[in-house]
Amino acid sequence: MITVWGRENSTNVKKVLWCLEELQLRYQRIPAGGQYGLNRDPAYLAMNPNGLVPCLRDEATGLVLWESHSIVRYLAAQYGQNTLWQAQPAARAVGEKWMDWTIGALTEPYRGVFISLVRTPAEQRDSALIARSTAECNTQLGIVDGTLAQQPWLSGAQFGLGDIAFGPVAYALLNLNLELTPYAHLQDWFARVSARPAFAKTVAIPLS
Ligand SMILES: N[C@@H](CCC(=O)N[C@@H](CS)C(=O)NCC(=O)O)C(=O)O
Repeated sequence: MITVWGRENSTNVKKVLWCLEELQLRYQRIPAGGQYGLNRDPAYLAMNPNGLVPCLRDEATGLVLWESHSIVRYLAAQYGQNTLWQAQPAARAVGEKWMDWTIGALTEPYRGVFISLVRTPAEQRDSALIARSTAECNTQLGIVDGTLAQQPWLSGAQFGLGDIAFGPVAYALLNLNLELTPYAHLQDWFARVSARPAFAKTVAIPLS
């Protein structure tokens, strides 16, 4: 049995749940983080000393793993050899770079928008931070759009790891009524991703 700890509305937990559903794996989820707590308990910190969600345990291999992108990579390599995992390093790298890009280029401005608008009371919001973060997200989404003008998925010719890493972030950004450029290729990708049952079940849920 695979166990995932994490609240369902966490952007990073969503990546793991979406991947599990795409791979049609059986798993149980234990709510943790946010209003559920648990993630600062000694037993949880022994699994993930960062006290963050998600965390995954796979009884089949004895692995306990944290960091959402590492979990997604592991699940694809372990259980998706014929589906999500691309055996050829050159093909796999096309999607994997978007995983690192999501962390390195998008997470900071994304958090500037998401934490402000979804997790912070209106009277405590920093409008300058929101404006600056929105503009930076818009710039970064333009880079995604340029790539999607040339290939159907962020992972290349087929749906894959890069799409899963970016998808929950895109879902939030495109549902926060931000002033964003209506990037046509990004919108088209988002419509195709939204049509996937695994995405509808795990990602397209209320943000708060
Ligand atoms: N780099 C980590 C970040 C994990 C993270 O920041 N998780 C947030 C939720 S998205 C968290 O645990 N926040 C504390 C909480 O929910 O109580 C990952 O990708 O797994």
